[in-house]
Amino acid sequence: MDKYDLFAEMKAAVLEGEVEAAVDLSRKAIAMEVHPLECIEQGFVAGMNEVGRLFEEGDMFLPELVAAAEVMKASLSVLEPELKKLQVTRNIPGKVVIGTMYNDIHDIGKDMVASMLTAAGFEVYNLGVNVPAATFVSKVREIQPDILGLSALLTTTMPEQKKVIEVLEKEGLRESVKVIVGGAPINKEWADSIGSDGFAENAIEAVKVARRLVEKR
Ligand code: B12
Repeated sequence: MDKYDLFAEMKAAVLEGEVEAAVDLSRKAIAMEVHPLECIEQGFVAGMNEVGRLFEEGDMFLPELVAAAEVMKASLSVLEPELKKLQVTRNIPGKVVIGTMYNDIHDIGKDMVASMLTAAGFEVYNLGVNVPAATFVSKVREIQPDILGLSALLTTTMPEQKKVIEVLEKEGLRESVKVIVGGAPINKEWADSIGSDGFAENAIEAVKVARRLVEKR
């Protein structure tokens, strides 16, 4: 088996949602001294791009998307430390801080967005659920992300997104970060009305929006 066979199998593992196979392939690649960056880009990310295409065309559905994201996360957890050892820095498109709003414990969609962004190369800081506005803002100050992602699944927690933007403004941090919002009750109208920089209906769109926003910077 040469490295191109490995890349093909990595791509297939993403498409099939096979976490264990992906971890085995990643370990095999390290043993074969294949560069981890090549594995990420030519194997796993290639698979993820295909998944994105299939999802958009309606040929793949949410559970498969979740599974693909899990595969990506698992393989990155094996390959990233190897990259660090080689002192190679991936070309990181940007840093993202993401979390679910205060009083909201829904995290499935937010975690998918976080995984897809990680898969697309972003450095993602996932703050979890039930995150108070003050925590989002202090993390923006500390991490200095390019993008802040706010997830709300309840109509009652949507106003927290507005609050975060207001506190960012008050603290003089609004210009330093692009804010994207999402979650089942969120639409473009809401996103615009609270002065966010972007909105996405799903994780694939979220990556596109994030890429567009960092390119503009
Ligand atoms: C699963 C679920 C739960 C699980 C959550 C488990 C978990 N770990 O997340 C549990 C059972 C715990 C739960 C609890 C509750 N839930 Co609930 N829950 C759901 C359900 C069925 C699915 C949500 C989900 O995971 N969808 C799948 C993911 C993939 O989709 P998604 O979250 O929309 O995310 C996608 C996009 O929105 C977007 N996105 C998401 N976040 C972000 C962030 C950014 C930055 C961007 C760009 C994009 C983005 O990309 C994602 C991926 O494609 C929804 C119904 C629904 N259809 O949404 C109700 C729902 C959200 N829940 C609801 C309610 C009322 C509750 C409870 C209050 C119930 C109760 N009485 O206790 C509690 C809330 C407690 C709290 N304080 O948060 C209501 C909300 C109604 C409303 N209008 O506010 C809903 C709509 C159900 C209903 N029809 O009544 N819930």
